[in-house]
Amino acid sequence: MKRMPASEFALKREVEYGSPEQNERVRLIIEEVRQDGDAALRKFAKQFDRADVSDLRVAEAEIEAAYRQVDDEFLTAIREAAVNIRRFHEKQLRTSWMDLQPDGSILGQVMRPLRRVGLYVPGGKAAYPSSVLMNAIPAQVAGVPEIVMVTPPATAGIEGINPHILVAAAEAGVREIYRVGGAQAVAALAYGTDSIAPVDKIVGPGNIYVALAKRYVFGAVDIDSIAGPSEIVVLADESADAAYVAADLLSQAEHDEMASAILITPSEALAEAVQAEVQRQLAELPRREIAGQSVRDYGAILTVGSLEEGVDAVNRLAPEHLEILTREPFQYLSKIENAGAIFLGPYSSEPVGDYFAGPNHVLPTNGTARFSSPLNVDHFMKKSSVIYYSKEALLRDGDKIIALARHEGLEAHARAIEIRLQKEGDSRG
Ligand code: HSO
Ligand code: ZN
Repeated sequence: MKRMPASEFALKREVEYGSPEQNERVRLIIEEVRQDGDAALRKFAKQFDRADVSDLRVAEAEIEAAYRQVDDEFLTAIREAAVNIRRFHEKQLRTSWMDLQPDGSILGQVMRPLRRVGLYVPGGKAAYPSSVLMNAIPAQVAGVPEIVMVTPPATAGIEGINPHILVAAAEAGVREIYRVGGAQAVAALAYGTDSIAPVDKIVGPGNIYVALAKRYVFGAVDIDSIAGPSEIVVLADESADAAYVAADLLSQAEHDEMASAILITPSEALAEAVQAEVQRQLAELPRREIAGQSVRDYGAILTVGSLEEGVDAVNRLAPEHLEILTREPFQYLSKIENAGAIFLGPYSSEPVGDYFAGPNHVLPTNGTARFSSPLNVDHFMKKSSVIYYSKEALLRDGDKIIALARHEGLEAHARAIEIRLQKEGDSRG
């Protein structure tokens, strides 16, 4: 891993916006789905997934069969994780409110869940049951009545959709599942086909074509943020266990060649020890190719003069995940301005949050923790403002509203108020 003073480090990672050719391919796929609907979905399944899809919708019997294919250990763990995730997200639920004013007016805000949400689940190795829970449960807690899932059909040689994904979906209450992937799935969710009713919002990770498609349909529907490669920063002092630090860095490095794992420390001894530990542990990892490339290209050990300076470096990086492994981790919490999720102390290893504790693992990447938040219940709700003005309030405020309207040259606005003042004003005093 690179070693340098924190002040000299700049994390440069190109954000993938796709080539013009990729954008054009995505546009053509989406337009074809819009035109030809299910027929286009079947055609693309054959072309891209080498799959003959007759029933787009996954049958109940297939979900039941999936339960028979997963072991009890998985089922127990995913059920308990789901309970924790649900409990955490229930705390986020905001209620509608109405404020009765002394003049008899009522101002308020009504919270409503989105009606229908589509969850994209990638195929192949990046199909994580944990991500199914993390995306579906907040929507469910928000009260979204229709949550549907799309995932690519079986590729040649592999039978059906990964049973762990189907079970995770069912455990999260999702039973409307379609075998369709890629940009075509995003198009189907956005515009609808005979088999798939359109949704109001599309969430979930996917490859570059899925990301470009989501960006393309944004506006017709809402989308979540486009996730970049995973990131972890560990802020540690000499009290930290080098083997723990190295293990946690590698836990995110194994996600992706472009994942970034960074240690920030004022301790030369720890820097030295973590450097050696990363190499030692890396050699024993099944995904050492991916993790190795990640730590080589995007990993770093950054030295700082003090933990305070370390906190500044963290805030500059705005990492997706931050672990604080210092003697008094809570001492630094209030100083962290930019981080998607903050893990405190030696027993809060990042996988605790990836899988189980309850907070969401869909987090802002690429420095976007400066202005955005973990996926949460609010992302699946919307607000309507409520205004009930009493006669007393209108008579009191009418002249000011008229003045503002005339300043904007909007006479009809002014008159809509004036007509009431004239009529109701007769009975004034
Ligand atoms: N660490 C990932 C989430 C995840 N980890 C899924 C394991 N499975 C988000 O950055
Ligand atoms: Zn992870």
